[in-house]
Amino acid sequence: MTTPHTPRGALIAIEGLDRAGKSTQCDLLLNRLLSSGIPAKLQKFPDRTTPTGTLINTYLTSSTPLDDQSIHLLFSANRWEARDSLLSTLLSGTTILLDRYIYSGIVFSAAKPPTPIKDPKQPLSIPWCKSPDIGLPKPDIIIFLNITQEDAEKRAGFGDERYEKRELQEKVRGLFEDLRGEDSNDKDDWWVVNAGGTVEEVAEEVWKGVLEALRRVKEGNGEVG
Ligand code: DGP
Ligand code: NA
Ligand code: NA
Repeated sequence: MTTPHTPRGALIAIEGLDRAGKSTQCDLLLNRLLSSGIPAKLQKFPDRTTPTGTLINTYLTSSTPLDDQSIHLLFSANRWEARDSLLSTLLSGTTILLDRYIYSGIVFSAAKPPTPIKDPKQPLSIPWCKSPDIGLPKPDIIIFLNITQEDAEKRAGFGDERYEKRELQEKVRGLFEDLRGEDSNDKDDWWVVNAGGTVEEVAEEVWKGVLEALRRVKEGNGEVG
């Protein structure tokens, strides 16, 4: 007798600059998946509700300096502590939307100017930033909400938190571009959406990316990358 086999869910990461509309699109997408009969869950990073998330929240909402390497590892730990639950959710057949993931982890840390008291005054390198996340589940697709700096700044709330400064966001934009253009053997699959349109227009383009991810999972071997 064979056991009925539940196909695994898709792992879909949504990335972008601050104020690109990630959270709005994640909410819409979750509803659309659920109303299409596709079991789905939303996981936000950083997850500010866990003990590491509480520390990260304090860091993001204050100006107290904190060691750059330590805070980077804390963001990574915040993802690692969710790993088992991500995997078991996927294997149970539920699709997961990640509101930010390791790509934000890399570029936001690498973008920031070094803490003044640090010597040598070097920004964190991309390879160094990547290494603590090696081994985390690989998304089937990374949907990148692309927005101009001008449009991002027009949106409400910009400038409230530590990283929401023009110069840093420009740096983040360039580093995201570098990541997307990276030439490697196990290349990540980016799906770039113009996030400057209306909420509905953006949602439609995002949905196309999701259908592509679901198709890949169906055609794949069932393993999470
Ligand atoms: P959000 O809650 O999505 O607005 O994210 C909070 C801020 O933290 C945002 O400016 C992006 C930044 N961020 C998200 N994940 C990471 C990470 O893993 N490392 C670093 N350094 N910054 C991150
Ligand atoms: Na933010
Ligand atoms: Na995040």
